[in-house]
Amino acid sequence: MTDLRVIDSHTEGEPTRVVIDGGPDLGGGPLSARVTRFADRFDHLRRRIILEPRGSDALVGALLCNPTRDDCAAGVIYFNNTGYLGMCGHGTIGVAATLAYLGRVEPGVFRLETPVGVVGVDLVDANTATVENVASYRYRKDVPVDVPGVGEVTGDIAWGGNWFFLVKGAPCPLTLDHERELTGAALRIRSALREQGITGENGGEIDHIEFFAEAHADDANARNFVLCPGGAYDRSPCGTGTSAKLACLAADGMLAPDTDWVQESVIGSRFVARYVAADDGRIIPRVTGRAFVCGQATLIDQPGDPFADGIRA
Ligand code: PYC
Repeated sequence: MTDLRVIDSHTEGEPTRVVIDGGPDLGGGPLSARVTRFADRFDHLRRRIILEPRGSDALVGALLCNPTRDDCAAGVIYFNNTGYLGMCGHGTIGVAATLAYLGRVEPGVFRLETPVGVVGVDLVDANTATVENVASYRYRKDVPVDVPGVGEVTGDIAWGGNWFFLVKGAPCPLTLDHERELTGAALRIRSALREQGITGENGGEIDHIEFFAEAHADDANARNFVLCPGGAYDRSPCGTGTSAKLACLAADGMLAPDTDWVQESVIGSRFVARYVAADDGRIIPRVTGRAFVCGQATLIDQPGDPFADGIRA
């Protein structure tokens, strides 16, 4: 019987659940190896933390662990309803607000180690943080994909800590009353990418699909809709997705370094992002958003509960 203590927060509407006690002991070594151990030996705990009846498809979990590097305050492994994420921008802002709530960090700068690299966090106040993400880049521009039931769709493939397909155009308005249509179109595009063998660099799976449209707010630059790996849409503008967008804008010469890009989500929440140039045409994105702690719970595993490890699809 393992009880898990968690703190819930939302970052611009997108939930994060940070495990603060009772999580699996993944041992030492690189975080990428610890993700493999998590998946091989403790995947039932991922399901228990994220899936219904204790969680939801939109939830991203964060397991804090010891970093391998002395310059990092903690290591963090992100996971969701379908598996494990390389990085998570909204999740990192949620972790920062949670650590601040627990009194474990003060406003200021610290680093976190993730399976895909070290990220910086500037905690501005209890609810606001800027994430300095891993180096991001556009891998391929104007990639055509033939999507059954939709037709030919063109998009850019970019890395922002996860692999994204940034679709040119959108199938319908980016509003919540079109959520099913947007999700359906994004799922079809993702399946077509898989079937046609279109991937990120080194065969990296493209598991996030992003549509763009004009922002609704006068002071925002664009609105997005992001399909996450497990089929849920991101309520926030997606930190890694916003990083991928900045990489494309930078590659097209459409956004200068240190210039704010206000990315609005499908629910109207926002991140403010900018970048500095890095080597090889890559950029280092800085994404600012707000997170609010909204719950604290012990996840109980009662003997005989048939859904102790979540309801599987
Ligand atoms: O903010 O990077 C992000 C993210 C990835 C999946 C859900 N949110």
